[in-house]
Amino acid sequence: MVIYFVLRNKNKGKGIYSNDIMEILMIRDPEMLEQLLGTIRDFVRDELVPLEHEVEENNAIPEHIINQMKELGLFGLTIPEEYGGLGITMEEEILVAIELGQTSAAFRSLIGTNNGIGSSGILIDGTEEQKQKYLPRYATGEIIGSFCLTEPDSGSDAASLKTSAIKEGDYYVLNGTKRFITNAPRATTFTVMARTNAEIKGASGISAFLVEAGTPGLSLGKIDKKMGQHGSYTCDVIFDNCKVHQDQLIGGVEGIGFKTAMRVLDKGRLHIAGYSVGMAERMLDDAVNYAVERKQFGQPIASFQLIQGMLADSKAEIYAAKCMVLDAARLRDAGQNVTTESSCAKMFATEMCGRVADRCLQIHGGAGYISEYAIERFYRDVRLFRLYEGTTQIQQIIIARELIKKATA
Ligand code: COS
Repeated sequence: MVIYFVLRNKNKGKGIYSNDIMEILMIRDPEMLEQLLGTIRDFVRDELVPLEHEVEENNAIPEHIINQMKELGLFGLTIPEEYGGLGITMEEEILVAIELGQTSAAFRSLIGTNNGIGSSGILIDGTEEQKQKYLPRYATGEIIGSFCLTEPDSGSDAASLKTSAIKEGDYYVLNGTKRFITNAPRATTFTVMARTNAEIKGASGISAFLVEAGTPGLSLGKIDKKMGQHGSYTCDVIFDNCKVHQDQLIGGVEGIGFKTAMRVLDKGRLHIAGYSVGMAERMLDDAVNYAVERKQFGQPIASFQLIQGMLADSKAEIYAAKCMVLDAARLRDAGQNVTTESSCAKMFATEMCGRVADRCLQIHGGAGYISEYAIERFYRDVRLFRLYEGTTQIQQIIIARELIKKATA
């Protein structure tokens, strides 16, 4: 609470976006940043880690934790200060994501959409009225945002989406189904990509809308049963003649919704990369502690070189991913287009995290397969990183395309 207000006052007016032009941003006050990271570190260690097993078992985050997250300002870390958030830089956001990575994924997922894909559409391309209306409420956690791109028949090929938005007077009528939508069961707003021009099959026929929960014609499917990340919810979002006022068209312009979605994902992918570094660090810490305590053949298994090899490979890969994602974040803060770097970081860090999870489970031996040990849960939780916000194969396509584009320009 204290940190939240001190940071806001000290850095007033230096938010990440100003008049739609990204400023060149640097970490603004190392001392304040360390205080913020320290507060989050303590909160994670003292409040969240002890609850990991309970959240997994109950598939729910306790209400008092959600309230504490609100009080700490965790829902508004990335919302600019002029809209009531902390307005942290991308580099700072990565450092926060690494701290949040030290515990179960469900906790980060809860605040993830307000700080990322659930609010970024409006932040990047929204009108000033839209920003004023929604961003302050995302920042406090009063409302929860979500991002509706994926559909039953359109995942990696996002531009083929079928949800339609047909103009009727001052309204658009939405029809279609969105799938696997993170935080949808809790969401108050849905950033929805829908086709406003049926004549155009590809990306330029798509527009983005901000649809509020409770709008007639909007309903939710049942909560998905997932492999991991229990305590974080996804479900279908269904539009059946759902009438949305034209004021809810993001930016007030048709046909730019796909680009908005891609720009949202450029940033979201960097965040996931940072988060993967944090999760990998936690898994390695657990594995090292296990290896120094567990004895076989009369000595701690940490003394065996085959175990040491797995520990060392994991450490080196985590370090490489951390360097990569922080470099990409600094480039974004410097105002550069980071489409390539964001995909490189997402691909490398999430694949790294998968390898680290596998090695750390291996170090635990049979115990790693038992739910008493956190690695069993993390192994399942981190599998999603290589899938959502663009699979590894989509990142490969993006990176290769950007290379070819430059070579043939
Ligand atoms: N920023 C801004 N604009 C972008 C962009 C970006 N990062 N990426 C693409 N665009 C623009 C292109 O410049 C193009 O505009 P023009 O027509 O004016 O040239 C338009 O968007 C269409 O781009 P493109 O032709 O590359 O689209 P494709 O259909 O070939 O698909 C991929 C692009 C595969 C990259 C995209 O569909 C994708 O990211 N898929 C994965 C979706 C995803 O991550 N889903 C997860 C759901 S959220 S958890």
